[in-house]
Amino acid sequence: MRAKFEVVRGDITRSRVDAIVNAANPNLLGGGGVSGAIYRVAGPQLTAACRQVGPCQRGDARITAGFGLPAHYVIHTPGPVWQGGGDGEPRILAACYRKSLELAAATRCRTVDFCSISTGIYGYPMDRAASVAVRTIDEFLATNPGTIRRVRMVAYDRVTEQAYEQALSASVL
Ligand code: AR6
Repeated sequence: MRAKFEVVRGDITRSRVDAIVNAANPNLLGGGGVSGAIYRVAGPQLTAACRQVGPCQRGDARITAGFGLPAHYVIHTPGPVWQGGGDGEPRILAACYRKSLELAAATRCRTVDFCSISTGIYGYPMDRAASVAVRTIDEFLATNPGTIRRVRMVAYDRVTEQAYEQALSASVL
C-alpha cells in the first residue's frame, strides 16, 4: 500500500516517529535553527554519534540514533545554500529528500517526519523549496512501495505550513 503524505504544524523535536530528518550542515555539528533544537533535546550522545558518521556532502544523508529524542532515529541531511538557483540548488535539495527516504526505508522505518530543509539559515525560497520537496517525496513514495507508511512535513510556523499545503494541493497526489 502506498504511504500517506501529510503536512502538520509542530515542533519536530517532539515527534514520536521512527525517524526525524534534521536540516544539518556538512560537518554534522549542531548549529542554530532546527538542528540546534534537535541536538539540545537529543543530548551530547548525538554529537558523538555524528562525529562517527560525518562529514556528509550536501544532498547526501546519514543516520544516527535519536538518543534523548522521542524519535528512534535521526537522519541528517545538509541542504543546499541558496545562491540564486543557478548552482544546482533544486537538484541538491531533491537529493536530500530522496536520500533521506532511501535511508529510512533501508532502516525499516515506517514513519518519517521532515522539517523544511534549507528554508531557514540557508535561505532557499519557501515556495520553491516546498514544490521540490513535495514532488520528490511523491515520486519516491509512488515508486518505492515498502516499509514506509507515513511521511509528514512538520512545519514550525504558519508560513511554512501554508507553503507546503499549497505545494501539496498543486501536486498530483
Ligand atoms: N521543528 C520543525 N521545524 C523547525 C524547528 C522545529 N523545532 N525549528 C526551526 N524549524 P534551519 P537550513 C524550521 O535554519 O535552512 C543550522 O545551523 C525553520 O522554520 O534550521 O537547512 C544547520 O546546522 C525552517 O523553516 O535549516 C546548518 O548550518 C526550517 O526548520 C543550517 O542551519 C529549516 O531551517 C541549515 O540551514
